[in-house]
Amino acid sequence: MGIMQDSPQGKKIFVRLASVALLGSMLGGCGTPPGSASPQWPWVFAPPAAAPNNQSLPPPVVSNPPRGNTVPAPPSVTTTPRQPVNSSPPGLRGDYASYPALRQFIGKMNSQHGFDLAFLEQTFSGVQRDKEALTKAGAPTEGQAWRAYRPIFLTEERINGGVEFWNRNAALIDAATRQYGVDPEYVVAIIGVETQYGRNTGKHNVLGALTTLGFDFPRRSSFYQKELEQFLLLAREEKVRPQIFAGSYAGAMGLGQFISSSYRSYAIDGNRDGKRDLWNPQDAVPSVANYFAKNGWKRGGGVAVPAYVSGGGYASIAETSAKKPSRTLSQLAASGVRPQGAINSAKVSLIKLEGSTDEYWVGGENFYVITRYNPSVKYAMAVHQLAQAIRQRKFGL
Ligand SMILES: [Ca+2]
Repeated sequence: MGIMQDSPQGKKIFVRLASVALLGSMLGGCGTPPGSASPQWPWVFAPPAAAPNNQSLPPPVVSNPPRGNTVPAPPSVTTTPRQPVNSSPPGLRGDYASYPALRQFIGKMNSQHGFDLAFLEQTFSGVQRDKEALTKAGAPTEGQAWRAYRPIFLTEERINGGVEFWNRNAALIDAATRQYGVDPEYVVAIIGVETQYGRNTGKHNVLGALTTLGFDFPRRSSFYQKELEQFLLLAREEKVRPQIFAGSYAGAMGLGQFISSSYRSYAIDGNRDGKRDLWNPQDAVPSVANYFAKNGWKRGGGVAVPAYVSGGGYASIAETSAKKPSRTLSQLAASGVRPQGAINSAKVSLIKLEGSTDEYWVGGENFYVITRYNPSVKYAMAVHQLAQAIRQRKFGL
């Protein structure tokens, strides 16, 4: 279970994604911490509605509407006065008390989304800087060569774990993949790569990690501030206190490690209990399937096959990062590329996995869909190869 109790956060740091995945087996068990009560969605929170901050600011100026009332009144949220950047909200304390950019962010959440200022100040006053998130954000696993990256995910334990997860959730996986038109082994493999089937959904406090990366990690501060905005909206929509979400160092949550914007866009309430709980397979499995479907997955479509390359034409078209396939197999052939097996995809790419010996693959449109989950071609290839290994193990192929 990825929801934290209300105790101080940020000290018990584990690891995420691949490096994280290495620890997954050590953590053992399912996603629920040993000894904890049965998972309960903390359905306890409803933030106060926005209130005009009229203690220090004049009332909102509303221009006189024309007679006849032809202009509709603006929504109440937009009449809430924006907090000037130079005017510190009273009561912002803690690690981020002196961050003007955070004050500006709070003002934006108030003016654009109607969050109560006092609620936000109180929320951010309790945030502790997540130093491990900063360290991990600076050294992503995708920086490794393919030869080092692949063995992290293509382990016997992870292949067998995939078969077990599939068998344990067979009806659920079958229903979700049929409904969304995706292939089950890829949904299983995503959950395997991301969290070792829920064993390691992350122990970082999501609010703390996103605040840290949003305001202490300049290289990607814009991205993480947007995710922090999405996260607060998500918490409000799901009626959950933002302090109690746990996830990866980058704020990814649940079995499929959805970041906040993806959670809001793609998460499905699979068991129809009114909560989108991505720590529960009943919601997480259809959510991953929906993510694939919405990004263009074609059931039974080709993903990737190894390629023979020859001549001088292939090097200039080889992709080392995710790009939408734009060539036909005939065009690849004209550049000296021949797939080692059939691939059912109208458009294809030549994928290059860099290492001491480079590997070349022909990637189809479904390969590109996997990169919508994570833009690394090494990540997408690990998912593909794990999916194939799980399928072969399950069906004894
Ligand atoms: Ca649910």
